[in-house]
Amino acid sequence: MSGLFVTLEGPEGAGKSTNREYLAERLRAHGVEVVLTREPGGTPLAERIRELLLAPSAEPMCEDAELLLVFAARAQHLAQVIRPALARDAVVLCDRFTDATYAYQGGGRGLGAERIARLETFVQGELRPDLTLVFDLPVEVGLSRAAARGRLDRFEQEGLAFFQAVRDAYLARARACPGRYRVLDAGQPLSGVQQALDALLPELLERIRG
Ligand code: Z5A
Repeated sequence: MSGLFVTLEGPEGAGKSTNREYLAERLRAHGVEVVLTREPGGTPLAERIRELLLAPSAEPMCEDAELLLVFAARAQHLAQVIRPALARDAVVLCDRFTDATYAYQGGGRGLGAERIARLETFVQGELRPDLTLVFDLPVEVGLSRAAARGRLDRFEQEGLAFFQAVRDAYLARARACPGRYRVLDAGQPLSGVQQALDALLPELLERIRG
């Protein structure tokens, strides 16, 4: 077996957390070591940075501070969790990674992709996900799922145009590099999404078994 780095992406309420558990169970049933993790976060220090990023605050966070905090958390997460797991040939299932930076800070906040790309190379070197699952759904559907959970975090307080730009950025990245991305219809009932994941399982297992 060899390690595989799989990221789950998509706008708010797309079902990434729900489906990463499902996918992890399916892979474990085949004897695969799966490390489930998330960004921002994944280590105690990176989770503290996550709290800073998500907490609504009276002091507006400037866009550059937001971008640098996201990559600071990622550097810690890579060093403590992701690289060690890949080195021992585990499968890493990560709920959001750098595609989220291109979508939220690039698409949503309007920061240039070149600056994000420079930080990506600085923090990650050559490391990129092997496969990225984009859980795609209309913005209104995702926001209503998120709102049903109660109090909104700092990102969830943004308007429709922000989330539309996030969704567009994800889809543009998937179109530009179809080999790495699989776009799943996350607006359908959960059973349909899970069938789509089941259909992906043979490809995943083949790649894991090298
Ligand atoms: N962020 C960033 O700006 N830059 C970066 O580089 C990174 C992140 C890495 C935290 O991420 C924030 O960080 C995020 C972007 C920013 N923005 N926000 N907010 P997060 O992943 O923790 O937050 P999130 O996207 O808000 O997670 P989420 O809303 O929990 O979405 P989810 O994990 O995709 O969904 P879920 O929790 O699995 O499902 C949501 C609800 O919908 C839940 O009640 C489910 O039971 C339900 N659900 C799920 N699937 C279905 C289907 N198919 N049908 C019906 N109901 C469903």
